[in-house]
Amino acid sequence: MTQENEATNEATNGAAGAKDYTAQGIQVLKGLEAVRKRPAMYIGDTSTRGLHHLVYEVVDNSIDEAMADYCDDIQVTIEKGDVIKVVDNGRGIPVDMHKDEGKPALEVVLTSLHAGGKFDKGSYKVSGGLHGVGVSCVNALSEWLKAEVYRNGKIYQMDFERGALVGALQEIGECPPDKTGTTITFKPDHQIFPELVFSFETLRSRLRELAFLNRNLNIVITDERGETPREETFHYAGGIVEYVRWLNESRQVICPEPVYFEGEKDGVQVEVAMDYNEGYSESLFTFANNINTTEGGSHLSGFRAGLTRTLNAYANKSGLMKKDMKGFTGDDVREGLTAIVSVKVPEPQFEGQTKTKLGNTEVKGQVEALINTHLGEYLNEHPKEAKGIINKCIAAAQGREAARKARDLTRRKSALDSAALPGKLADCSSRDPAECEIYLVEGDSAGGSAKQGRERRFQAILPLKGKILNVEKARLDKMLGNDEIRTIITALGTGVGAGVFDITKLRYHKVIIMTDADVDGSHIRTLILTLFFRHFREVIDHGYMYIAEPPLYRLKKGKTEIYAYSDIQKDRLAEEMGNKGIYLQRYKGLGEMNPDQLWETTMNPDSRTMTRVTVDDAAEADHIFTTLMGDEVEPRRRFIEENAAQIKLEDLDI
Ligand code: 0RA
Repeated sequence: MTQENEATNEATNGAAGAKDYTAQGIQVLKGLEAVRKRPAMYIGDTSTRGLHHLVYEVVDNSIDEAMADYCDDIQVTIEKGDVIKVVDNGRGIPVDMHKDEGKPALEVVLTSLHAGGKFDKGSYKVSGGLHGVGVSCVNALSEWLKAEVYRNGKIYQMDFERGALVGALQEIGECPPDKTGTTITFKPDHQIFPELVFSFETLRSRLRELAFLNRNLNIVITDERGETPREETFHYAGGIVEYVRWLNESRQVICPEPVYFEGEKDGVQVEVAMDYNEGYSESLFTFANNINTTEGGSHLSGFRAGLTRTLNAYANKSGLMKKDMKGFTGDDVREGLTAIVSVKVPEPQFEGQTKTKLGNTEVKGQVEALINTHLGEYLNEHPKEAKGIINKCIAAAQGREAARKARDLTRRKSALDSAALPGKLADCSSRDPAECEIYLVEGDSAGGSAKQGRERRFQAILPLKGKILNVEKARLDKMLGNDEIRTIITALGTGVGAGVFDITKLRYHKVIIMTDADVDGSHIRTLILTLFFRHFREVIDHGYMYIAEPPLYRLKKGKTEIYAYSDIQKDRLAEEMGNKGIYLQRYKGLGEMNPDQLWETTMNPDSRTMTRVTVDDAAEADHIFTTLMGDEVEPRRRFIEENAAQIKLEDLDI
C-alpha cells in the first residue's frame, strides 16, 4: 500500500469516529480528504518545501489581517517536537453561527476548502499563499490542530485531528474586551510529510521578507527546540526602503537614501524602492501580494521599461550622455542596481511554471508610468545623485563593449569555443549532457586522483589552480581576462553574459564542486558558488549544481573498512565496531585518498552523497554573497559573529 492510500483511509476512519456527520459535513470531509489524497495539488509537494508552506499558509491569513489594518503583531514559534504556533492580534476568526453552513464560522474556515478568505463582501484577499488554499489545507495535513480565538472578551477553542473535528467550539476563558486575535497551533502529519523538521533559517527568511514588505508590522520568530531558545524580531518602519538598505549593507551606494515611490490606480498599489551601488550585479526583486515573483511578470516589465526610458531621456537631456554612445541598454541601467518592486493587486493572476509570474497586463503600464514620472522628478531634483547614476550606466555600457571585444578576441583564439576545450580538462566521452558530469576539483593532486578514479564515459574532471577570481568585485570584461574562469566557461559550453549565455548549450547536467574539507576548500567553494550565482544562475535554478561530500574519516578494524562523513557518524560507527582496536584516519584533503578510495567514497553514483545547491530565497542569498565577498569588513564581521553558532568553524575564513 502506498503512503497516499494509507493517509486517505486514516482520514476517513478518523472522521467517522469523531462524530455523526450530516450530508454537509460529509461534503466537507470529502474536500479535506481530497487534500490528504493529493497534497501536492494543494501545497506543491510534500518535501520540506511543502512542510514549510504550511506555516506560510497560516501566516498569510494573519498578514491579510495586517494589510486590512487590523493586526500589527505576528508571533511564530517552533515548539519542541516541531509543533508550530502562530499568534496574531487580528480580529480573531469569527465564532458565531455561519448561516448557510449551520455551524460556527471558525469551523467553516478550518474545514472548508477556499473558505480561508473573508466571507464579508468588499474585502478582498490581497495576500495569500502561493496556492491560496487557506488554513483548512493546513488542518487537513496536520496530525492535530488547535485554534484559539480571542473575541468578544472571551477565549474560544476548537480541536481537530487530520482535519476532522474532535473538540467542538468551547469557551475556555475570558480576556480583556479589547483583546482580539487568533492562535493556530499544529503538528504536521507524518503520514503526509516524510520529513518533519522545520528550518529556522528558512522560516526566518520568509518572515523577514514579509516584515520588509509590510512596513510597521512586528514579526517575531522563536525556536524553542534547542537548549536555549532562539528569537528574532523583524520590524521595519521604512518597509522596502529598509529592504534595499539591508541588501546594500555591504556595498558602497550612489544615493545616500534609497529612492522611493508609491502610487495607486484602480485598486492596484505600486511601491518601488531602489538605489545603485559600486558593484556590478543586478539585485532586483519583485513581489505581487507579498509573493516573491521569481518568474517576473508585468510589474517587472513595467519597471524595466520605465527605468531604461527615464535614464536614457535624462542622460540625453542633461548632456551627460557620451557623444559616441548610442544609448543605454536595459542591462546597462541595471548594473549595480538594487531594487524592490512590490505591487498589491485585487485579483492577481499568477502564471508560469511555478506560478510566480504576475500576469495582470494592466500593471505594466501603471508601474512604467510611476517610474517615468517619479524617477524623472527625482533626477531633476537631485543632480548629484543623477550624475552618479548616469556615470554608472556609462561605465556599464563601456564595460559591455569591452566584454564584447574580450569575447570576440578569445573566440577568435577559440578559447571560449567548445571546439577547442582547455587542455586541463579531462573530458568525458559521452556527448549527452543529461548523463554527463563535470567535477570542478581543487588542486592538481586531487585532480590527478579524480582523473584516475573516474568513470571516463560520463565524468569529466577540471582541476582548478588555487583561488579563482572573486567575481563579486569584477565586471564581465575583467572576468573574461582571467584564465581560470575562462577555462570553466569554455568547459561548460554555455557562453556568458546577457544575450550570450545559453543553458541549452550546457555540456553537463551535473556540475559538481569538489573541494577539501578545510578553510581553503570552503573559500574556493564559495568563490565558485559566487561565480555561478552571479553569472550562471540558471545552472543552479535547473538543479544542475552540486557539492561533493567527501568523507571526513576512514575507520579500519581488521578487514573492515568504513568511511564516516560527519563527526556524529564517526562516533556512531566506532560504537557499531566496538570502540576498540580501530585505526582512525582523518582526511585533511582529497589528495590523501588514492584514486580508488576517491571513486568509492565521493564519485561513484551508487555510493556517493552529494548536496544539490538550491536558492530558496534569492534576496537572502544575494545578501549573504555581498556580505561575504564584498569590500565592507564590518558587516562581514557582524554576519560571522551572528552566525557563529550555525557556521562550522572551517567556514569562517571567507
Ligand atoms: C474570516 C473572517 C474574518 C477574519 C478571519 C477569517 C481571520 C482568519 C485568520 C487566520 C489566522 N488569523 C486570522 N485572523 C482572521 C473577518 C473577521 C471580522 O469580520 O470580524
